[in-house]
Amino acid sequence: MTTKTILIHPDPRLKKVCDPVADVSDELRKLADDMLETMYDAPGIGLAAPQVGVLSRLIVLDCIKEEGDPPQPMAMFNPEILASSDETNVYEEGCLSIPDQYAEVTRPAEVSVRWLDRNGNEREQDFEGLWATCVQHEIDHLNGKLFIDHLSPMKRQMITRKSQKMKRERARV
Ligand code: K1U
Ligand code: ZN
Repeated sequence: MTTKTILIHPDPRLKKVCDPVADVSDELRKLADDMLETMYDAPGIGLAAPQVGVLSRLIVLDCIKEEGDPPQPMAMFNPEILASSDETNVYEEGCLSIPDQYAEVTRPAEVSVRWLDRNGNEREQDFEGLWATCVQHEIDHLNGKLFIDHLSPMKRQMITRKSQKMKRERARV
């Protein structure tokens, strides 16, 4: 497996609506494995294909809580939210494409999601807690949306400026 470079905001590829996956090929399974490797290495709890420059509808996640718990890697091709709860949750979110910046985001507390698994089989599951927050954050990425797009224009601009500065500094070294 290979770790991929994670794109840093602002980048036009992070604003694009991604294309559906036509079929779950060996190439896409390899990409999912590389994305999981990249996510664990970062470390993070989720990653979407556009964050590694691939504009296809693929996300990976593993939100296990306790250190020492067995890993629970998930790869979802063409994930879709079928239903969302009226009840909401506030979570201080981060993003591997916006390093070191965090902000509270309000989202539905529970979501029902349908996707294709790595064998191309259709799956459906309800998610709650951090899993629900993370799967919504990752599906947003597939629609060109970042967690800062849930914030006020002022907060969004402030975080974007900081990220831009960090990106420039990283490019210099
Ligand atoms: O999509 C991404 O950029 C990954 C992002 C996912 C996410 C975080 C928080 C709420 C919703 C979605 C991250 O994984 S940021 C890093 C992070 O949250 C984390 C890192 C190490 C341990 C635990 C969490
Ligand atoms: Zn993110």
